[in-house]
Amino acid sequence: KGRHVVITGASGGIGEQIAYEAARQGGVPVLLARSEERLKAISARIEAETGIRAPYASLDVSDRGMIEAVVSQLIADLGAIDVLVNNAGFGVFRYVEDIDLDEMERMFAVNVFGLIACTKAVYSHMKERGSGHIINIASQAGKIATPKSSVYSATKHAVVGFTDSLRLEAGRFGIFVTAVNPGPVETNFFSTADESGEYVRNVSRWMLRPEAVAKRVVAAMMTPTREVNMPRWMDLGSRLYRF
Ligand code: NJP
Repeated sequence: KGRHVVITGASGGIGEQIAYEAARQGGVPVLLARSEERLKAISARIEAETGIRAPYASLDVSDRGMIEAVVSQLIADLGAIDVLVNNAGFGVFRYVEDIDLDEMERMFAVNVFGLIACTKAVYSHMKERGSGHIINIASQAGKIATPKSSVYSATKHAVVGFTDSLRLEAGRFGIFVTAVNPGPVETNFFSTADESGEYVRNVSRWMLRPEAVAKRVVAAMMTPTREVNMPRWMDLGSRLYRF
């Protein structure tokens, strides 16, 4: 109750739902994303529904200077960051021969280096306080392979590796670390990830609702869990996908 839950990529999809659910459970969501207008509207909805005032700020997680500035301002304003949810990310699903190298670098810049930079920005603060919780939204794509998701999958494998190692280090400072690995989720994600709609057709029967993912993420805040896999049978692997 009353914990400050900083969420990157809070302007839509899973991040937006995590914000609503965190507020419903008595937390104070702190909304970060590039689209400030969306954040303003989400903050207003949270206040109307729960009476909780959710601060928000514009942040591009691929901009390191901006991360430092935003996080230190938040710490100054709020006094403490209790939970960081590294959720900002995107995918572009293509066959390897069609991958654009600039796009590939951008995916790593946001999904991997952005997540690491945000983590580092709050880590020393959590370390000083001797408590905190870092929740990284990775993916089943960080555990298993599907066609067309090679680079995205590589970014999420990197997130899982980083998260697992961080967990081993962070425990000595009282900081919990959780990896969240959802299967496909019904958000705007696929408008960029899968322009042709082919991927979505193939995975449609495993599609999760972002509200369901958000519930599990917030539950993991209340009872710290190492890893959240949804749905659990996704780890049966790529045999489940038809291409
Ligand atoms: O996607 P979407 P999801 N700096 O597109 C923000 C992972 N995931 O909710 O900046 C800061 O609805 C963007 O905000 P804006 C996925 O990899 C998904 O599905 O205003 N923020 C928006 O709020 C990702 O890590 C599925 O444009 C940036 C949010 O990110 C996370 O879940 C499955 C940004 C994206 O909202 C949320 O994705 C899975 C930047 N540079 C894992 N770039 C799935 N949907 O199937 C983007 O296993 N954002």
